[in-house]
Amino acid sequence: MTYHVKSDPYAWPFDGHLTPANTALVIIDMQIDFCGVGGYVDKMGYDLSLTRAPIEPIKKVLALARQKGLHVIHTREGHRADLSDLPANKRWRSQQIGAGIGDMGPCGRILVRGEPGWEIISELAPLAHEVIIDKPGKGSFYATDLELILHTKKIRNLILTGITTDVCVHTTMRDANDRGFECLMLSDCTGATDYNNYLSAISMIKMQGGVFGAVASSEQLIQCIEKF
Ligand code: C5J
Repeated sequence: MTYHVKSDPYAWPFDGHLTPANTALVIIDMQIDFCGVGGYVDKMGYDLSLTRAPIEPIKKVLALARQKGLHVIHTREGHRADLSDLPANKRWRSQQIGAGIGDMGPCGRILVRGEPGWEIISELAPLAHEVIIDKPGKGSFYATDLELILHTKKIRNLILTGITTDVCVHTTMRDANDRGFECLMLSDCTGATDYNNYLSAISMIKMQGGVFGAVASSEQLIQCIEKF
């Protein structure tokens, strides 16, 4: 039995080998710092409605993924309290835009592990048995055990959601694609700080016959995995 999601530019996954056991819903950086009032993105002055837009669609997909027994993986971007894993240039650049990583903000120290702003938003809170990847960078593979976990659990298909589309979600998708994982981005389950970047990031996935994978809406995914 094979399953395909109606997606663009090809029906995903390429070979129809889609089961709850070989598939993970990956929810990237749905933290207060990226979509909550007083967090990092808010302090930089961006429109929070753009990074909050995916919350409801992700909630719906998450509920069905849990019900159908897909793996669920959450990620959080953040740094150690002593900032020993924060490159000087990343810190400097954040200070230039008025939201210095490691500095005190309305939600505690910005992008520091354990601070209120670093927490995943309550609407999408992980369950106790779900994997959480803590990462110091944009990609979810760099300096983490994500690849080891995916191989150990025999997960091959990744459904990517979260924020921001053009930064952490794209970096993760590109890195996953290079490692041979079959990737699907859910267009309404992701958002960027700049709407044109969001559109371009979606468009880039679809070029060259799906250079990094495929794109579908949450509804298209739901129509497929409801059959499990
Ligand atoms: C950014 C992220 N944009 N989660 N992080 O700095 O995309």
